[in-house]
Amino acid sequence: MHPPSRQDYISISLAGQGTYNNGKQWRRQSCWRKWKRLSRLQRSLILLFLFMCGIASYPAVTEHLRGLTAGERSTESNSVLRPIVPQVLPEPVKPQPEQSSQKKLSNKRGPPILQNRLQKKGNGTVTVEEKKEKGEEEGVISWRGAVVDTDKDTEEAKDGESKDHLLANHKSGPSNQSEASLLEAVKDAFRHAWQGYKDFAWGHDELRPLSKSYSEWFGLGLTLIDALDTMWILGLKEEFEEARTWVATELTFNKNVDVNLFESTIRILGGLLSTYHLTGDTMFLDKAKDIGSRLMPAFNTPSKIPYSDVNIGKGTAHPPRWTSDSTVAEVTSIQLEFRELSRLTQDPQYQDAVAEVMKQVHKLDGKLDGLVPMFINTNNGQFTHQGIFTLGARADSYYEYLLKQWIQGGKKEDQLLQDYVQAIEGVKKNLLQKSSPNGLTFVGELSHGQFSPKMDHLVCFLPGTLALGAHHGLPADHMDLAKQLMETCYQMYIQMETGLSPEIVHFNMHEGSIRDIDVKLADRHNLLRPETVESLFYLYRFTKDHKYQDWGWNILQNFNKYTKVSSGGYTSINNVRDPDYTSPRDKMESFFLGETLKYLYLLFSEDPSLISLDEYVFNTEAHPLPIWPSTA
Ligand code: DMJ
Repeated sequence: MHPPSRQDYISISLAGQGTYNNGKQWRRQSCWRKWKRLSRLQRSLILLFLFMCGIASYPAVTEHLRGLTAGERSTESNSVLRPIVPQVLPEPVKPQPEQSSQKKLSNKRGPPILQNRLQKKGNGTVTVEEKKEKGEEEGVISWRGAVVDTDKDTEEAKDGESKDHLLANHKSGPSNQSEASLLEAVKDAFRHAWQGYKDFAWGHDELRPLSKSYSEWFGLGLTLIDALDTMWILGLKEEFEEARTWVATELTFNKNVDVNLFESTIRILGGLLSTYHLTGDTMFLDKAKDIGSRLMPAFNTPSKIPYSDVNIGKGTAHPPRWTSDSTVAEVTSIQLEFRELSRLTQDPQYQDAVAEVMKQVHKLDGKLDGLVPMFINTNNGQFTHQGIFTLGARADSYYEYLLKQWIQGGKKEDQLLQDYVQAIEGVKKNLLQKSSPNGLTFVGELSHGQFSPKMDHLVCFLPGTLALGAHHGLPADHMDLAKQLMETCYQMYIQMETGLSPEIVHFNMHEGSIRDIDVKLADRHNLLRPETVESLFYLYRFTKDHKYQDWGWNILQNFNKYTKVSSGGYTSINNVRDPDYTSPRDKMESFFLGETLKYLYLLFSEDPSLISLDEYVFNTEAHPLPIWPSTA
């Protein structure tokens, strides 16, 4: 029995009456008859229902096509409907042994083919410098001599290819360009960034290129100081002279302002010291002495482990408001600069203060195979938040400065070397893993014995540091590891739709994964960071393998495509996964000029005596400081 039909119910009887007839014609007629029999309200409700189903299924389909993970889907609460953006995955190519493909690349420096898709001017503020050249094939555009093949559809790519394939796909780049034109491209980028800073932020800390304004952090002309030695190295004399005049006449540290000890040491003290060394101009040394002495109150703590913040006008120091802890990387990555200041001034107070920190950290409990926790208490000098180990934020440059202090001091301070070598063994034992499906070597994190396959972009300093150590006589397997990690860091760029790395990635480790790298929504930003191009510079210096230049070239082009602001400057972006919606952050970090562009320039230079790595050691902000001459 069927209930009597009511006008406000939708009653659809699926079974036909009478003889079963599954013919197409009959079904069409039968459905049509039933449809006609429905009231107008019933028809409207059905149509509305079907429409809603269509709407509801649309995001799921687009997300699937965009390759979002389940986790990302569930957290993408503010998602809007946007065009489908296929993932950048490698084009299938025939397997070739890595050796032969590399050799081929170095010998035959043919026209480069890039895989990046042509950027559409999505937001109208960041522009692409691209122009169609006469006689080019349809779909191929040229940017300063490099060819971008817009027809190469990234959707052609297949998962599960070997790592060689991932890299082979991107063996393109500056191969057919002269050294001079590569260097000129970096200078162009610098000039463009500098013009924005000059026009809208002169004498202030950071440029906000979209709003054509600036932001202050310490109020000390941070970008200008960070960029001084870059201008000198790039040979931008006019720009340098203007900046020098500002430092000489405008810069004063006699200001009631709180500065972060670490940041002002690596950027300001480091920048002034290196500029003094490069130019011989004692004005920079005087400024360095001034800021160095004003930072010293930070060490007046019960433990002699420095506070994070200093008021350089008042001569007072304090920890952050919420804790009495300092960050381990911060208190152990000021040594190169303070040691050099002591050497130049013949005043041991600076060196003594930072050496005391190293002495204490060396002896502390709470390490794991040479790996250090991320926080240290300024009252009792002990590690806090123990059991968490990373080579990323808050610990990274501890490892870098162990090696670099040893090099700076003429390779005599054995304890530094031992701590460094032990830490690298600790990395290998506890943090090193391979991803699936392509077996990328990566450095994860450990939290109370639990491994997490998370890697910050910051960790990409490590290939360069490992290579530097190998150059200075450390085991050859450090160089092997450097090369493997270098590939991984580059993959963090080219596997993104913009060809720019996110701030943090997560690697897949389970068998059967369809891709190696996942990125969480909150981690999709790119701050114009230097670590990968820094490592590319070291790897190229030591191996002369042109693939590292090619990779750097691709990265530079992607910075130009997605972060360059037409009115001047470059901007950090929020989303490296969507070339049509990069969501610019409106900020150019000082390290883009201090580090990123400097390392790119040095990467493309064929002159090993341009900041020789046997004469200089770079501080963690890319400011070269001299290796001390042997007094023995
Ligand atoms: C820089 O200030 C330094 O390289 C520091 O060691 C890490 N963070 C930024 C660049 O990413």
